[in-house]
Amino acid sequence: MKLFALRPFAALIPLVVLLVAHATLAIAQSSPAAPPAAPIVITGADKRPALSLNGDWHVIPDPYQTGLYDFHKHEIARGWFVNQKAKPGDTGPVDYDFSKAETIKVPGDWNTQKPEFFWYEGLMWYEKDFDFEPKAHTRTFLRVGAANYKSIFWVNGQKVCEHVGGFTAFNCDVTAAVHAGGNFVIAVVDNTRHEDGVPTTQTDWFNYGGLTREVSLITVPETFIDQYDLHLSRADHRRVEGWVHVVGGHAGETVSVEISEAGAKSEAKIGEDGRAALQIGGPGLTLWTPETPKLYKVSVKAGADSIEDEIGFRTIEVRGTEILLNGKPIFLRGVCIHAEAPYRTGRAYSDKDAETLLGWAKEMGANYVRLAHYPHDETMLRAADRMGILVWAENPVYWAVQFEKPEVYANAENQLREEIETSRNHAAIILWSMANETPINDARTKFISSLAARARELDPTRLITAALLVHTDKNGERSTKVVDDPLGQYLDVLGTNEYIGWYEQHPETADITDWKISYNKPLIMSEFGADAKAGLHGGPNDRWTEEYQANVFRHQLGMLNRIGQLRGMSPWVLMDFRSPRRPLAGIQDDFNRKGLVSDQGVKKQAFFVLQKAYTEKTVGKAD
Ligand code: GCB
Repeated sequence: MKLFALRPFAALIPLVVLLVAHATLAIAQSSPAAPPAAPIVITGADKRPALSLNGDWHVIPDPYQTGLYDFHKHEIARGWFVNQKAKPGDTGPVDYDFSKAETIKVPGDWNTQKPEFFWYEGLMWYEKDFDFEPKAHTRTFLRVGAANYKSIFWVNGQKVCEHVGGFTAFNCDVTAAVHAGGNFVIAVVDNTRHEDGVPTTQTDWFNYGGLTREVSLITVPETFIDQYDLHLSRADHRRVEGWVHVVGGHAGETVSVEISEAGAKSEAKIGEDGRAALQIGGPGLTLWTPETPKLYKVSVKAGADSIEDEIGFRTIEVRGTEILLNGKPIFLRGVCIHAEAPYRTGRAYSDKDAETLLGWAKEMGANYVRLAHYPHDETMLRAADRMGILVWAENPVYWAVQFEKPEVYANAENQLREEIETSRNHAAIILWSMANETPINDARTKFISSLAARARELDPTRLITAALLVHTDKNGERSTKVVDDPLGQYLDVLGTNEYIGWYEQHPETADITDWKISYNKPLIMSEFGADAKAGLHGGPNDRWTEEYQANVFRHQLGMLNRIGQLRGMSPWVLMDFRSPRRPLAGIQDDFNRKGLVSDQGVKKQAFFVLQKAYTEKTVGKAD
């Protein structure tokens, strides 16, 4: 399997042209050994036996990047901290000592753990000691759930990997770096926003920095299963099909997959590419649906390696303007969710966070959520699998990224690949979203249609979507929202965002708005909404009040029912979330207040408007 490698060290150098030369130089000077391999994706890594590295890590903020560059900005200075920790007698700066540094928790953003780190954007050094006993004939990987946005890792002073992208999991091979007894890991995480980043400098969410998700060490046999894809066949609902890839596997060796509860087992031989294609016939499975989110224990074996995952089996397709789940039309009653932690704010990461957020969605009568605007934690996807909630999963191509630059495309495609390879066995995910509200121009269309093609190549079993912008034609009193973005031709399902009643006119404007859609495809209203401060009351046309937000929802629901090809909706947004774009004192206080629930769990009136419409099925096509 060919794994895409982001150019090492590139991301920490603003001058893209100098990227390769600098990267090679930095690595050559820091470690005479070969540069570390690019991180890999290990599917089902959260099911592997692991040594958790969660808990307290020492941290040192480094706004001047002193740990990476010397006083003339030569990169040779990077690793000072590493050397100091590895060999205390070494010459080097005496200013940094991890054992004396303060600690914060991993997983967790740094911003919400110490008041002095709240607005900090830059480099943060992390260090943790751990005891380890390597086993013969195994490989050990440092599994990082997410590090926002760029990160470099060293184990016992040896550089083990670099990564770009703040929301995907990755695994660094540390086999050659760990030893028996006491070990230490150092990471530098840089959440600086970049014009040529994905996302770019402009977002409507808080740029939480750090090791925001779980970190652990996982040990696998020398020859091991790195990825697998097991799903129900669209052609035959009694057949599971897919493939298993084995790192170090030789052609002709056997791989097996067993679903013991269904009495089903199949074996296949690995091909030259390390992959074995499998078909498991006639298991008579209970299909996964929101009403019966049945998960099966699936055991995958290859030589000395085995993994047991929990997988639901279902199909998802489009026929004309219908979305079909297991061959039957479904209407997606949903809501958008940011990975913002309920009650405490900050980046969400735990089972409890996931269950609280998805629990509110369920209580509202939702069967679907849009996990905006970046890949969410695997705990969220596991919870959605268990709770029977369909998921729109999204790549962080948000607003105007620099579409004309090949290296920006490579970064976006790499994040998309990591997302798909990590999460492809979650029955809950039905939609891969390529982007949100991107400007309409040729460079953009080429960029996103290429991403869509790549997503189809990586996963032909799911539907491709994107949240598009629409334009308005005036027609006397009435107006028509037109969906004719050329990107639509590359999508299976159209997503559209609109804010009638908030950024545009009045709540009542929805009553005199018609929709014209240029494609014969299902449409999801992927966003609409209005801000309300929980507990603030007034008339239905008093902005910022709960009554105003509820009024917007009532008129929106009426309008949505007039869109013939509407197959789903996910209003913006389940819970209030932090955003530096929202400074209005006394109302926003740095929160986007379009939540149906406040960040402290208070349900606003609009929550109940939506709950009534969803539970009584008065909105959307009957399914
Ligand atoms: C949008 C964006 C979303 C924002 C939202 C808003 O169109 O997609 O990220 O947070 O509007 O509240 O303005």
